[in-house]
Amino acid sequence: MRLSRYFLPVLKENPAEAQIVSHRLMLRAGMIKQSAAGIYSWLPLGLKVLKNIETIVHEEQAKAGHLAMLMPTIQSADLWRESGRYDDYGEEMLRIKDRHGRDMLFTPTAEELITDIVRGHVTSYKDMPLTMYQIQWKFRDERRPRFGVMRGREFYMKDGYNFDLTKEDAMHAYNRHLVSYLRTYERMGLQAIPMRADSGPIGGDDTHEFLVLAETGESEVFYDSAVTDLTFGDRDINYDDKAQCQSIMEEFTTKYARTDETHDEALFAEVPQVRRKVARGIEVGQIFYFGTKYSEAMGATVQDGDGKQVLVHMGSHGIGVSRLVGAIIEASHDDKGIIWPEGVTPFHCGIVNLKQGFAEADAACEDLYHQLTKAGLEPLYDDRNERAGGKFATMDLIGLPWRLTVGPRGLKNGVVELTCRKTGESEELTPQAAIAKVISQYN
Ligand code: P5A
Repeated sequence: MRLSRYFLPVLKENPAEAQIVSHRLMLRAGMIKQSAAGIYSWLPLGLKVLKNIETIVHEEQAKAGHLAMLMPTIQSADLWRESGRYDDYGEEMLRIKDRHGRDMLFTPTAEELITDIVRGHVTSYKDMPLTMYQIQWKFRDERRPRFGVMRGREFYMKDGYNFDLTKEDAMHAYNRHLVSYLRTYERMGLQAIPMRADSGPIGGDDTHEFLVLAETGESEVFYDSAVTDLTFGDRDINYDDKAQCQSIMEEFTTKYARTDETHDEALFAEVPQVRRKVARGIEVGQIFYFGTKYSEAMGATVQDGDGKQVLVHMGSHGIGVSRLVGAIIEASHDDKGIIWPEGVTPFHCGIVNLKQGFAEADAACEDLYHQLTKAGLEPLYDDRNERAGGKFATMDLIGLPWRLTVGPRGLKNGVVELTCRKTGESEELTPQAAIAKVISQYN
């Protein structure tokens, strides 16, 4: 992409309405624009990051054997009356009437709709286990939408639902989600700690939230600092292996880690004092096992191996896809701007031409651009007729992990400059060596 043809409405000043750094930087980097309280347009740069996050989520869900599907955003109130949540959900639910006066709503979550789909078709234990998920817009009329996409009213969520014959099978689905989520967040450069939480309007007793530690997080969390030493890394996972998933779940959830909703002072006191931490965190996902809550209310039964009709065991599992964009920025930025982890960056490498219009520099930049593109990477070439300082500031603000700087002086010596956004370190390399280094970062 050439910057001269891109839509990147960067702001020089800090927007007054933005209280936290991710919100400020998303506005300043031209990623989003507010359209109403808690409702945003995703501009080209923001959308790219959102889509990259979405892709990682899809890839990890596919590995776990979960099936992607898509449900509508507007639902009929009737299903929600069946489960009893039409009244329970309260003011967070955006209620709509269609032209016939029928009650509709904008989906805040989709347990009812998916149960309705499944109850017509899944009739035997042989049809299970089954987990389906979607990545779809949700609406919750939050009392205090704030912090940009972190607490929006409209937000993008991955929501998955498992259908199993027994509690044991459903707990395997729970563990499978926990494992796949750990992998998902690590690929985005995040450490998200599973913490025992409260289930709220979704229901059930077994639930973990995934929290990214950050001062600006909305949740107060209490944990044994030993949990922060756990990393998932490059493990070989067989998602059908119940024992393996269970043991990873135990490894990551046995040490004390709870949100304030379930915090237990007496249990916390058993953690050695130096390891007892109280901090704040951003909730980037949550998994639930709620048994037969919806299958009972909505009559979702299957025939088991003995020919008996039994209620289906269910859970649901969410990832805050749009919130993650903000969470990643909270975890990775400096005073110049965003520092994208390589896994989600909107462009792989920036190219800054220090002397636009100078034939040799233009040709060298074009060559870098084509070589990177040919290697399957997406560079962002700042080909505008701007001062070097302005170009650097823009690149630092939008946070691409690598920047190639090309100018007449370097070219005379046969080199370009390669700069790492994270460390700020630069080195002079031949264009060929610089390209090889950038490519190697993404393999
Ligand atoms: C699980 C999937 C659910 O809704 N039903 C289907 C279950 N869980 S949840 O915890 O309520 O939401 C899942 C994740 O969505 C993100 N999230 C939000 N993101 C931005 N703005 C909001 N207002 C908002 N509300 C929830 C969170 O990351 C949450 O973990």
